[in-house]
This record gives sequence, C-alpha cells and structure tokens, in this order.
Amino acid sequence: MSILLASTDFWEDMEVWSNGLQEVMPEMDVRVYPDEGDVNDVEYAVVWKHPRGILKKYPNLKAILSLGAGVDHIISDPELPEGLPIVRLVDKKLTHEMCLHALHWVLHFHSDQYLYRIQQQSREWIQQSSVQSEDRTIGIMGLGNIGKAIGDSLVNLDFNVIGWGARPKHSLGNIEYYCGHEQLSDFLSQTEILINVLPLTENTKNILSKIELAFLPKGSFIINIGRGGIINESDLLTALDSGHITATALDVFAQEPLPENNSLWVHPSVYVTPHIAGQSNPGSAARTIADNIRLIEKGESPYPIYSHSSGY
Ligand code: OXD
Repeated sequence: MSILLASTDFWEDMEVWSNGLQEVMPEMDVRVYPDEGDVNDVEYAVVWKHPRGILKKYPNLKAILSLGAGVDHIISDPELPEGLPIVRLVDKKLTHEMCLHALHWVLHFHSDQYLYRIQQQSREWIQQSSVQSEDRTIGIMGLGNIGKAIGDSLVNLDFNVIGWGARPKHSLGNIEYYCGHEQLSDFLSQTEILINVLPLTENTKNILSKIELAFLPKGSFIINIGRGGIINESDLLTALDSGHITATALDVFAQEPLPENNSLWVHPSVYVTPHIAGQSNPGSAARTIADNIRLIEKGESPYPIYSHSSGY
C-alpha cells in the first residue's frame, strides 16, 4: 500500500513533505512522483498542481488529497479519474497563517500605514485622524473555515465584520451574513476593506468585475487571498486609477507567477505577494492528511470532501 506525492510546484520541498508523511504514517510507503514503483501499489495521491493526466495511471487509487486548501489545481486536470473522493486540506496552522496575513493588510490599510509611507517619501509630517476599529466595516467574501476564522479574529479586535457567501449559513456569531447574488450589492456597498477568500469555481470566476467593484464605497481597499480569477484584474486597475479603490493587496493572480509585464507589478497602489498567504505546513498538514487516510481505511468519510455541485 503506498501514497504518491506529486507536484510541479514544490519540488525543492518534496523531501520534507515525504519525510513528514512517512513519519506520521509508518505503515505506508510514501513515494514521490515519478518514482512511484509499482503503479498497482498506489492507493492515495497527495498532490499540489500534479502533472496533468498522471492520476489515471493508478488502477487502485482510493482518494486524491490536496496539499493545499484549494482543489482547483486538481479538478482542472482534464484527465482526472472519475468517481474518487477529492479531499480538501483544512489545517489549523494554514488557517492561522491566512489570518495573520489578512490581519497584516487590514491593519496596514485601517491605520493609514500605506499613506504614511507615501508621506515619508516627501518628508511630510501629517497626522491622519484615526478611525476606531468598531467604525470600520470589513467585508469577507467566503465564510468557510478560513474566512470564518479571519472574521472571528477581526471581531475580537472590535472591527465591524460582515460576510458574503453563495449559500445560507447559520450561527456566524457577530458576523452579519449576506447571501447570494441578490445580496451582493448590499454587502459590497457597506464594505470598506474587502477580504476575498472565495475558492475559484464556475460561479465565482470574475465575480468582482466593473459593476461589483463600483458597489464598493469610494476609497475602499481590497485584500485578495482566495484566487486571482475572482477579481477581473483589468477592471481592478481601472478602479485603482480612478481612485475608487484606494489600494489593494494581492497574493493571488489570474496567472501565476504574475507575468513580468503585468501592470499590477508596478502600480503604486498595488501590493504584490507571491501566493504565500497560507503556506501549508508539512508537520501539521501531514497529520491532517494521515487522519483523513485513516478514516478512509476504516470505511469512514474524510473531511472535507470536494463537492462537485458547489464546485469546492
Ligand atoms: C491553498 C493555497 O490552496 O495556498 O492552500 O492557495
């Protein structure tokens, strides 16, 4: 019985990942693609942007597990074997990192740090009047595990937090929830700092385009740590140029790595980070993946499984 690790993106860390998985699952043989040995032995594939088409080579595969929170890198494989559970990664260290990243940019924008940086360049001593956190509305798109954790940490800092998602939700504590396309404009029109954590699906692609960006109040900020394809990048640039959006922190892009000639690199109101907001932690992610494999071995359901109908 073996686990296959496959990625086109993590090669330099593959040894760390394979050692991490081997340590928590000594009963399994962890192999790294393309050194998979006998293809009949492979029962689990643990992947991040695996080479397209390889997964159909393993006749005894029982499940595909993601090394990251998203699974768009898996389901975009046109030759994916059918009928296998695809397991997302919900890992508390990854969630914590995403919270810290989001918090960093919220505070940067909320407390005018972006402005003081500009003032420093021209040696201007101007004290901006501060806004109390309870008077600042942060809107989070995507209230899954990560979005909810970010929301809760902001509520604890007394921010006014609202959320938007495609489906009805219960018990979001102090986060007022807006649901579906019909409530998107209500949600956006109150949002001064928008945090996107939505996964990329057929329904969320370009969900923030010209019309939706115009619903945001003038002078608002956007933090994107979900997926790049959710915001129409050329509409975003137009909204930044017009001053409708003051600044944006982008960790994810429609095309990654962000091409050298993309204007987002050089726009003065854009902060670019190279998709590092929630890096999976080999130690804790390996334990979560091992727990899910053991559940499958016991005939139980791993958590959470990708749902074809919701697209994530
Ligand atoms: C992920 C990511 O899906 O880092 O975990 O984007």
